[in-house]
Amino acid sequence: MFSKAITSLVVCLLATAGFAWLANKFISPAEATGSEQVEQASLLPSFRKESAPSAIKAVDAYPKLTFDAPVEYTYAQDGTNRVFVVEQAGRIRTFDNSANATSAPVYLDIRKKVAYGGEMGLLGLAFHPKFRENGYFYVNYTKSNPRETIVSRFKASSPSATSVDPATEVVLLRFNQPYSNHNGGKVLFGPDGYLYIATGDGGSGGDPQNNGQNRNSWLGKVLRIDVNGTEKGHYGIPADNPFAQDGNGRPEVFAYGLRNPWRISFDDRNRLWAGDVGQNEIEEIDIITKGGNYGWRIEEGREPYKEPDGKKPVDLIEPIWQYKHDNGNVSVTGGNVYRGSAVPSLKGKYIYADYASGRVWALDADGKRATNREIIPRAGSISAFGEDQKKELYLCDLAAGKILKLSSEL
Ligand SMILES: [Ca+2]
Repeated sequence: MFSKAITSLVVCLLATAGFAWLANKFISPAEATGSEQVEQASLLPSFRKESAPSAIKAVDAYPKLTFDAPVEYTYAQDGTNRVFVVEQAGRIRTFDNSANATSAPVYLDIRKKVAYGGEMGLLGLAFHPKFRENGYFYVNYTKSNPRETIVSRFKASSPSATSVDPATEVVLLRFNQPYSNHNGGKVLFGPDGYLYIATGDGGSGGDPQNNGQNRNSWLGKVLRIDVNGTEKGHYGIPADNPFAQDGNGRPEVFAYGLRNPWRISFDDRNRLWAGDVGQNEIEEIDIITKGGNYGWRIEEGREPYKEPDGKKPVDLIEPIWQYKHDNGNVSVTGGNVYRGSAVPSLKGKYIYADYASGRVWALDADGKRATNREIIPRAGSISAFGEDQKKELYLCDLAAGKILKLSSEL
């Protein structure tokens, strides 16, 4: 996302659509207020526009706190009111979840291990479901010499420890990154207790190594591992992983055909949502199912991108929603299905953003038909969404270094 967004910003400034975006940003954000509702059927998109005033805003959740390039917001289910923010350069900071919080001390600092810049860095954090008992948490970061993604575990000396020793690191997975971009990076525990890992296609443009369609690569995938197992060293393979038994892919692969699934999340119905960043034209939202092929690089969104020389697979799963690069939209940031209480009108809707335009939308999808509504015309440079203990939804503004929360004005 990041470098593409910056490049496109320059392009945008030269284009008519870009000027409109610039005007929205600096002149009249209120007039661009989210009032557009669009529907898509999964196969035959239809479009309908309605006017409906939006009273939803993203406001500074912690006015006295600023972060350096935040890319993750989460909590530990540790019985405290703490939340954690990941800074891309390689730090995790923690603080009491209060609007009056005045300091956010460093919980873990691995900046010396992390290669940071563009789309590289410390990109994901997930606490073990039994963190209170074992002190384990998991991160995903990029490093140099050689350039690799590392998925590793750290251990807090106690659930209430205020900082963690970097020397407690145990590496679970490591794999080569042929290019610096498209590193995915999200890690999260599913309702099944397994760790899900989003990886990018290895980078460059157009997936030159065709990693997305290669089930024997960890790139361009959602992976799923059992962190409580040991058969692979420091993890195991869930027995029902789609290729665990048949040898038709690496056993860690859960789903494939992804380009850069920048942020994945589970909802209350155990659906796994992904925002998959597109190449030059189309951004997509997917619901990820076990063994599914999400099409990249054969397709970008629902459009052909690079057809294979041989037979085209017939089982590609199309996005449940897609949008094109126009009006400043360039790079999707996948979000969460809203289950908080601050904005009742968003309950059950998938909230996501475009990193470049800063727009935030609410998507209603039942698998057959999707309805999308812009709710905020420009929230910021939204790099990630996250929840607190009460399932309230927060947004990370990478450029401003702020954590925002959704609020409705009645
Ligand atoms: Ca796709």
